[in-house]
Order: sequence, then structure tokens, then C-alpha cells
Amino acid sequence: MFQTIIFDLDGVITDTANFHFKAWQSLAEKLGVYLTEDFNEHLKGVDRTESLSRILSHGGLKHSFSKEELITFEEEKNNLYITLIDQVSPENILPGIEQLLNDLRSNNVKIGLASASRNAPKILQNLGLYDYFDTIVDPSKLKKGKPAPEIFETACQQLNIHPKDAIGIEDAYSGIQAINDSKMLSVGIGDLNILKDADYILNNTCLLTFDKLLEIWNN
Ligand code: B16
Ligand code: MG
Repeated sequence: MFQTIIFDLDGVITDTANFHFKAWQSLAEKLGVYLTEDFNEHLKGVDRTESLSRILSHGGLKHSFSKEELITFEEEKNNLYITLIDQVSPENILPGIEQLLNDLRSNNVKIGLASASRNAPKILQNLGLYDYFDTIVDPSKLKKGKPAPEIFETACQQLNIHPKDAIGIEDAYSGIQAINDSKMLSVGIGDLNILKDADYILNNTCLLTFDKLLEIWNN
């Protein structure tokens, strides 16, 4: 049987994508860049610095700012994002996730987090889920973010488990690439067109049960 489940956070355990979007939108507007919901899909799972770079390229502003200005922009976005996630509470846990975490615990399966968000520990605390996690990767220590496999490989290393004995769960294109390249089994949550490279795709977290994971693993 699988020995660990490595979860992505945003889009799998809770949905803060809209908060990220609002915060980026507020910054982008000041710079005269217009962001659409469709464009937001390209920011999912992608770290803060790369997200800003994609937004500036989208607005034709790729080489318009100094390093210092870019840092200020990232800080401005994050300050707004932090005020938005203050509202996050256990009500924002996606359906089925807490039951799954309990079932994993009672079956002695290790639980890890591979989120690109430097705010992940705070969000897990607000959700009341922090104590379920045996390990949380610190994304600020990684050389390469998603789609590179490093974040999922690091989660397995921290748990002393081989990636071949692990399942990774993701909602973003970049995250599925990262799981696949780490040689873990990949489960995508969401849109078939975006997640088509996943080993297995579920429409939403209601379908993500312990029994379903066993079935996927044994097939
Ligand atoms: P922060 P995940 C990702 O979370 C988000 O999907 C992505 O939109 C965000 O830019 C990234 O975290 C970094 O977040 O600015 O809070 O460090 O999906 O990997 O859990
Ligand atoms: Mg995600």
C-alpha cells in the first residue's frame, strides 16, 4: 500500500486562489495591467516571484522595473493577501478533506504538504488542520519551484519515504508535472483538460476518499 500522501494546499485542501487573484489584480491595476480569470489559471501552483514575472510579461512590462521595485510589488501583493487569508476558518476546508486526513491517520499513512505558498503554515493553522501534517516543505528553501519535482521529492525525503511509495495530489498543471517528474503517482483534482497528464483525475474533493486512493493504487 502507499506509505504517504503529499498534498498540495491551494485548490486541494482549501481554495485561496481567489484571494491570490484579488491581491494580484489590485497590484496589476495600479500598473495598468488587466488580469482575467482565465489568465489566473497560469498562476496556480506557481510561486510568488514567478507569478509576478508572468503578470508583467502579460502586460508587456517584463523589463520595466528594477529588482528593488519587483521586491516591493511582491511585498505589496503579499500584504494584501495576508489580510484576505485572515478570514480563512475551518469552514473553508474543501469537502471530504478532513475525513480523508482522519482516515489516513488511522491507517498509519504519513501526511505531507508540498505547497508553493510561503503562507501555507498560517493557512493550515486557520483551517485547524496543522496538526495532521507529519511534514511541511518550506518552499523558500527550494532551488526550483513547481513544475520542477524538487518540492515533492523534498517532502518524501523529509518523511524518509521513496517517491514510488507515495501519491501526490494537485489541482494545477504545474503541480501535476512536478509530481510526475518526481515518480510519485499523481492524482489531479479538477478540470480534465488542465490535468490531462495526471495518472488519475477526480472532478472534486468529495470524490477523494481513502477507499478511492486504495482503488487507484491497486489498479
Ligand atoms: P505565496 P499551492 C500556490 O499554492 C498558489 O497556487 C499560487 O497561486 C501562489 O502564487 C503560490 O502558492 C505562492 O503563494 O505568495 O502565499 O507564497 O497551490 O502550491 O498550494
Ligand atoms: Mg494548488
